[in-house]
Amino acid sequence: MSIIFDILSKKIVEWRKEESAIIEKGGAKILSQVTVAQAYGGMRGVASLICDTSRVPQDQGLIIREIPLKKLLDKTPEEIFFLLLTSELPDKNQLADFSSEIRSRKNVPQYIWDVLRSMPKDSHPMTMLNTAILVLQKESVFAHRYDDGMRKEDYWKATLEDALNLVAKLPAIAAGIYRMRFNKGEIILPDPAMDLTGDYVHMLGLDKSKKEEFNDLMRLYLVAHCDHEGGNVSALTNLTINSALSDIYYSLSGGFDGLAGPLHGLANQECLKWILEIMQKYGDAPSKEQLKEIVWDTLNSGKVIPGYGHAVLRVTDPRFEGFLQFGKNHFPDDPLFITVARLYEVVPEELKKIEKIKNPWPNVDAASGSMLYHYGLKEFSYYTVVFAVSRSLGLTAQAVINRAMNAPIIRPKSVTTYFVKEFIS
Ligand code: HAX
Repeated sequence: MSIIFDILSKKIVEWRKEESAIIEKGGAKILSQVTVAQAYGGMRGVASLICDTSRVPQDQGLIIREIPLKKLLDKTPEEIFFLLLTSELPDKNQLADFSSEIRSRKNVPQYIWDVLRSMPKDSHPMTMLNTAILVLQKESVFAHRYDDGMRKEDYWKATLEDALNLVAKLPAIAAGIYRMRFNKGEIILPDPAMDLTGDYVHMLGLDKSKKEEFNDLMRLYLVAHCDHEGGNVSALTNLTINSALSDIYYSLSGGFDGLAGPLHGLANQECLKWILEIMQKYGDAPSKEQLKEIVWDTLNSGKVIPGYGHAVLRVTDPRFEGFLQFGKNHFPDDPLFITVARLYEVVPEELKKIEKIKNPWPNVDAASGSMLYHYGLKEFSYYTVVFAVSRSLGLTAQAVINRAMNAPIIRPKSVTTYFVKEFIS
């Protein structure tokens, strides 16, 4: 058995002690209050969840286990997954062991390919991904052990088994979906000798001319999207479903159903679509004046500017900055990249003129799609799937930790409008 189980066994004992001490000492302290406006406003700003894998201060962006994302941009998905799970980056031996554990779990059962092939040819790739995860649910170690009467103490171990299995298999499933859905030829099976990034790139089977560069982009992509604290749509959905002790096949596919929405993960698809439309209208690299015009056309037609704004952040997303730097380093003259960079010079100034918009700055989705497009991954309805492969690291790690901490079922209280009317009168 991998040493990840030993490492977590020890840490979990400490984490449980720490939690008990916190609740004993300060359990009655008020963390956050809820106004009527917040109850109507999507609970924005209400601190009422614990999530230790990462946090997102509004003025800094993603911090994973107290390390700012900017300091992690050269890491691999395996290192980040280990960090999310354990709170520490792995040393060389730990990484070798952890990576080999993941590599040994890559095989995807034939019935997944059969189900995916039987789906309508125009299914959205996210629907295919979520279907595959649900169909794979019958393999859940947690579900089987629960049926056999597993002790509560051991829930996290079974969840970790599921997490490792899912994280190991998702690149193959995602790459298979790409090849099937977009008629790219036979699926390419996983190679147990390859790491997560290299194998995903290999299984997508794109043009190999810039393979190393694309490999590096994919590594960055998988790292940058891995987690974003506990309250965003996909994380909260995953948390809620998993809190009912539905295994993570159920909770992850549920979370990804939320990720599929245009205000969440689908924004990268929407954003690239919007930029390509702009380029079609104005030519390869539209001027700032032209971009300003299109921003207002979009806003005046009642649409949002995709890739800009955020429910929590109030600064430029460091994930966006990471991609912008990658583009500057590798393809500064690509007209698509020039447009992405120029939009960054134009959009925030225009959005600042609209008082209700709390954050005029770009989020990760403003740049990520254009990066994939540059390397020939041009089917933008697929982009949320790549996002999901990455986000599986954070969501499954969150679930392992919640089961380790015996987190109770999520059950906030709702009130009626009738109640609120009485309450404020
Ligand atoms: N363009 C136009 N209007 C915007 C806007 C944008 N980029 N961002 C916010 N607004 C509007 C909101 O629609 C809202 O208008 P109404 O009151 O009329 O409904 C108002 O400004 C206040 O919104 P907010 O408080 O600033 O932001 P929210 O927390 O409500 O929403 C969103 C955050 C990310 C959903 C929002 O900024 C948005 O729709 N952005 C565009 C879509 C996008 O990029 N989504 C990806 C976000 C990152 C992510 O989760 N990736 O997975």
